[in-house]
Amino acid sequence: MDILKIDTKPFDNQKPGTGGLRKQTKIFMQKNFLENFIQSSISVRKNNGDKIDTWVIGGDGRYPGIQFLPKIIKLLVANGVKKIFVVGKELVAPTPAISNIIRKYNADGGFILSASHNPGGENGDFGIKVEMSNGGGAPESITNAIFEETKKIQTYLSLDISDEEALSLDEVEFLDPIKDYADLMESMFDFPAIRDWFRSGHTFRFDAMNASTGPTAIEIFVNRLEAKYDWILNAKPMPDFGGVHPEPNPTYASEIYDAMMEGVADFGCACDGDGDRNMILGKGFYVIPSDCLAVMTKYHKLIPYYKDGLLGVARSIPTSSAVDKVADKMGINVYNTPTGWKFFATLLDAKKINLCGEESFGQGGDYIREKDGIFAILFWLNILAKTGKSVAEIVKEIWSENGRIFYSQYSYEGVDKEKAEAIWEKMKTISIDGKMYGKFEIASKEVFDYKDPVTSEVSKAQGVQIFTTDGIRIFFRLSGTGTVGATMRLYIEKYEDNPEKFNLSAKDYLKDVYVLVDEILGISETFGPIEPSAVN
Ligand code: VG1
Ligand code: CO
Repeated sequence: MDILKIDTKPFDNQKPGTGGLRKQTKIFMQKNFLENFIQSSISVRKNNGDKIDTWVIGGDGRYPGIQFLPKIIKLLVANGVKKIFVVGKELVAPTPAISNIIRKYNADGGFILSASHNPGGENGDFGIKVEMSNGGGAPESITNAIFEETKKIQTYLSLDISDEEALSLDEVEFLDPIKDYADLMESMFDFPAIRDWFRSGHTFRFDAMNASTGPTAIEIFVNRLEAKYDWILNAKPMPDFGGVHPEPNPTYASEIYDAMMEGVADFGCACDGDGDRNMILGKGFYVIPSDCLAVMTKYHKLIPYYKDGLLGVARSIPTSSAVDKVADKMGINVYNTPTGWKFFATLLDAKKINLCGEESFGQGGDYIREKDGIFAILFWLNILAKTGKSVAEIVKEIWSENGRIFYSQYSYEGVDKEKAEAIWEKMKTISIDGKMYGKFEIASKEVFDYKDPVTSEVSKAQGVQIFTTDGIRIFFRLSGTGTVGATMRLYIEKYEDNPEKFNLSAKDYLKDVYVLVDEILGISETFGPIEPSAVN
């Protein structure tokens, strides 16, 4: 087999963001765009002196992953990779199942062809998550080096064979990840108890949003747990997700959200495009992800896998502090990390934590290095089955024990980049300590820099945090997963201990705070009349 050295020119826009490189599909389709990024990623690992013998390629099934597959195989083999596990014939698998394969087969790294919760198809987005040998996303030291490499790349390697021949190379093995993943879940959770819960008449809905989790959900919930087949909605993976925006939140997963608010089942849930996110719904009750992490922490001993207790838990800093209240009472350490699952990976590797979560509909544990939607759903089913309580009862009990943390995350998606960056720069530098905004006084404002407690790697300016004297916390950052313009993310929380207020909606309770944030950041002043596009 001849190795080809193919000339190319650098692109200047291949900086990986929060979860890998994400671009509009049409940008990824440009000649050599894919190859440049893959070659740069491999070169960095080689230059680091890392082994690159075994590699995993997976994806959430989005267009044009399957067309890209042979090109990636040729490039990897030409670079010296000896064994490539391709996850799923059609390249459709949840990210957590792929993380599990990387770990199980001791791969040196992997590529997940996914733009996660972003819409797919020709007019949607495509992406590549760069995975390390621990089954987690590459840390910033690697992604920064990849970006540097993409700015100077001149050639990439390939093989002088057809795409078809690439798929049947001796180095390539196709794996079905579902059994391995379902077995793993069955080894962690109390499946007999969950089966009994279904048998005793409880009802369930799972929305796969036409994306990667459908077949895995059918294996786990229907085949192993005896849920009804028609409880699994939108289960057939489609390359464009049937045009839906596969992001499980009340805005984009409104079909299941509305049905659950009308009380269609006892428990409802949804996963995102690549299956690492989840949304949890009770009968007429929506659980915010921050509260989910608190619930999981409180009830962890009901899960066979966690019966010996937790080493520690972690939350990303924009996530609400609901989990801190629970963990403090139980004597469990809580770590705060910047946004992005890769920051949990070092803590998981060092056995400082074994459960973690983000406000962005993601929780997970130490058995893999990616967040995991189906894991979170099984965690809940396990709790419901063992306690016999409803979703709403479980959450409300935590509020009455600890007080309620009212929390809201809202985003201005795809806004003018220059204007958003100007706000970001302003917020990093202004000093507003002691300043009054109407009835609110600012206690402090700080830029959040993070030093990894395990590797000592420093990640600067991961967000701006503002506290008011009456205990409101505001967090502001720019998204690293959007592909058009910029996306501003805002997170607000306020602690309330008056039970009479617990039944208010977060939107009502925090209505003055939205106005305060607008004033501090100057959002309407900059953009004119503007509404956030997603409020959770
Ligand atoms: C968003 C979320 C973040 C999450 C990331 C990847 O990032 O806020 O919490 O880790 O998506 O999620 P950003 O930079 O847009 O805020 V996914 O489901 O890609 O893997
Ligand atoms: Co995702």
